[in-house]
Amino acid sequence: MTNPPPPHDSDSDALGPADLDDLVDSTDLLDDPRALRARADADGYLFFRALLPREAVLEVRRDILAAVAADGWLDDAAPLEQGRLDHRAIDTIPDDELRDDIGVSEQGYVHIQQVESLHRLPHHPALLSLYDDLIDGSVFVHPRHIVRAMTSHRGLSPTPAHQDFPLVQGTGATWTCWAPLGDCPRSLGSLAVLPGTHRRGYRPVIEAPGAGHIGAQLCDDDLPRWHGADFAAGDVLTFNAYTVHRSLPALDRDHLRLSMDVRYQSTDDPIEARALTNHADVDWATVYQGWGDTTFQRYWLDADLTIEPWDDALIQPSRRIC
Ligand SMILES: O=C(O)CCC(=O)C(=O)O
Repeated sequence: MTNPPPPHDSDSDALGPADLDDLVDSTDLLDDPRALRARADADGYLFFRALLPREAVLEVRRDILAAVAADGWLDDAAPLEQGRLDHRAIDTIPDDELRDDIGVSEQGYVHIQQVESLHRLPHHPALLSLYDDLIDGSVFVHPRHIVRAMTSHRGLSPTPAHQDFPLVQGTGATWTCWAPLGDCPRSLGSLAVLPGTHRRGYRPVIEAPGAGHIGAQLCDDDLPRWHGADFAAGDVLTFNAYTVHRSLPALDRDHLRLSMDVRYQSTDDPIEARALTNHADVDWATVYQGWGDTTFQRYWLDADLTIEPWDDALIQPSRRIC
């Protein structure tokens, strides 16, 4: 009997812009929930051009860039909206203060999380309507929104090929919404997905550098082609918790790659306790300082949720699946 080939090391798999097929645009299915679900079941992802109004996304971009600029990491000779980095300032962030899943320092990330418009956008009617079609039962928006403000800091690697399930837990029926906060071509390190990889369910993890520090085992029968895009502000990529995804290497080292990732699930399914906490690891009162509107503050207290504890075993490297 021959030994099965080892799982691919998801980090050493070089993946350049030319190795990608285009994400399939499902905008034409938005009025057809049955077809939308069929495609989501088949591919494990859906992509939409201009699902969100560009101006709503750019408002969040401006608000976050103002916070990043206040921390001194942007080149103030360039217009704010460009997000042009001040390399010298970025390089002064000590490695042990950098959040390598985010791209900036711990304290800088608190300032980003305090941006009020960031916590409003995930509740946009276009997103709620999409997830209403995709999810059985009432849609619950996790408040733990993640912002990637990926800089050129020496301590950063592209996000490795991984599944969200071991990091988000709760239910495999969770969907992630990945939306660039501004135009985000492949050269800025946008996101790519591996279609169909959700079908195998949870994959035991391998260690990997980059956000999350875990990778998914990729097998020879996984589809060999990644799907990606040059994203514009307003585009949305959504994928199932088991769909393998990664970021592309950032070839443009001069600009911030700004994006958000947000999770949606049914109130009928269990949710992991950390999903209700803030991603900057500060309490909500700190996040809400200076907000003008309370609509999206602590809204989950009104939801009837089944809250489960974190299971550390899901992020421990263990057996091989291929
Ligand atoms: O934006 C990234 O680099 C990572 C995003 C991600 O892993 C996610 O959306 O689950």
